[in-house]
Amino acid sequence: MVETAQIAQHLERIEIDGYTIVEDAISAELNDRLRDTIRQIFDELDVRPKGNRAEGFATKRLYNLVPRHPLFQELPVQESVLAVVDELLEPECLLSGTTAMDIGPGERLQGLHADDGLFKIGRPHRPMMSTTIWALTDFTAENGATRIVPGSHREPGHPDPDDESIAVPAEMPARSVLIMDSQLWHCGGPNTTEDQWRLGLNVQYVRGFFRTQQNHYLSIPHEQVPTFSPRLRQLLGFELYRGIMGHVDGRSPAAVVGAATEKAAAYGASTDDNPFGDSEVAAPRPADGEPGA
Ligand SMILES: O=C(O)CCC(=O)C(=O)O
Repeated sequence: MVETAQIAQHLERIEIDGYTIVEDAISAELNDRLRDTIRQIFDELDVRPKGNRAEGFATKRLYNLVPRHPLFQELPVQESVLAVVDELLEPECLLSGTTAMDIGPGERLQGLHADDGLFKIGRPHRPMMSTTIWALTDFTAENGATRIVPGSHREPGHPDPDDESIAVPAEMPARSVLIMDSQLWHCGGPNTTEDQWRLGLNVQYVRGFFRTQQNHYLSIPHEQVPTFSPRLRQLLGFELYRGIMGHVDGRSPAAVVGAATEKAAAYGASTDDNPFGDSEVAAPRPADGEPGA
């Protein structure tokens, strides 16, 4: 359980600087299992750099981690991170995506950007997306630590992708998590080492009414969904947002794929801020002779 005072401190830092770092966010055991499992999957799938600027020329990347191994179900619900993100984005945020990024020797600067830059809603705005970057190896200036521009979440525009002079490396030991307001200008750093790989995970969240970056409805095998915890299902968009949004013919996606959900029907199960009022109030019965009697 993360203490309220700690959450408040992280939120204050995010408000002022656009980011915070949670050290010792995960156990050494989980860190090592995640690192080894990801690298094993890289080998099994023969993952190679994609060869473009955004995804890297010397970086191994893998998207859609949750269905690939039961261990990855722990990522989106990690309390030390989610407790902060939940407050930043308000209840019922969604998982926007999960990505492993192993930056190899010789990689160049990725290019400064804001992860929510595709939202054409003007800048600055209230936090709509939060990018969390998990260091599974130590992040150093030399091996490609994420570059960040503190305070840039308040800038009205977008950065020159190549202007490395304004960025600082977010150096942090393994087991730390960098939590950002996704308006913050940042990018993967260059790796100038001879032989070090920098493994990070991007676990990204977005407010519940936005489109997610990765499409969980098509990338998660539906037979897995009933085995997930209700919170994980909710983060993946398989539960209704505020009891209404995301329904399938009036039913929750969770019910459609066979999960035992408490809120199977839309509208009837909507939450307090249901614009239609309290769903428990019975409709007046029509009088005899009226339509519907
Ligand atoms: O690898 C990193 O540290 C950041 C990567 C990033 O910003 C991105 O892929 O959008």
